[in-house]
Amino acid sequence: MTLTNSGVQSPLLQSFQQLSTDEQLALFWYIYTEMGQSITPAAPGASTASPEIAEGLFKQVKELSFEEQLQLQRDLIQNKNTLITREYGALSDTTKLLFWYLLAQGMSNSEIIPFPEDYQLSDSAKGLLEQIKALEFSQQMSLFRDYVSPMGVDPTEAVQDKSIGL
Ligand code: 45D
Repeated sequence: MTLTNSGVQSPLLQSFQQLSTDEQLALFWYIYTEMGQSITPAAPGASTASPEIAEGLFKQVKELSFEEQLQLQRDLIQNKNTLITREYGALSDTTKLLFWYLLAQGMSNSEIIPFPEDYQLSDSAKGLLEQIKALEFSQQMSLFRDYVSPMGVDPTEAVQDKSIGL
């Protein structure tokens, strides 16, 4: 669960994973609003992201009710075993990041449950946000990959759950 790609920022990874599920979502949203402009989806072929695959998964989420969309995002963080969390688990780390980016964009244009206006970020999440803002762009990228990588369920490793047939 705490396996990292970057190796160097494990304290920031741990602090993130120690937050509650909703705090993780909220912090991730703040990260997006802080750095949304600086994210330029790389030119096709320039990275290991698979835009069609991220889009395909995003479209499935878009069809859900707001409540189900929020549940799905909580399920991803909590590694709950569902069809969508297994599909997510099969993506590359960069495609996972692109998927979260699409979700955040969807929140901005009302396709995805909007972020509550009155939400108060906890002090620990605020502190973490400040530390993240101080990192260089490339360090931020590897940290975010480390955040989204262990989310969902790896379909090649999960044991079968007979109650849901997956
Ligand atoms: O009511 O190499 C609460 C690519 C509770 C290109 C809530 C890239 C209360 C290739 C939980 C607060 C672009 C992929 C509600 C690189 C309540 C490439 C809901 C880079 C409703 C490097 C909260 C991609 C919710 C990058 C729903 C950097 C919160 C992508 C949801 C970065 C938060 C993406 C979301 C980021 C946050 C996405 C969806 C930072 C998403 C953040």
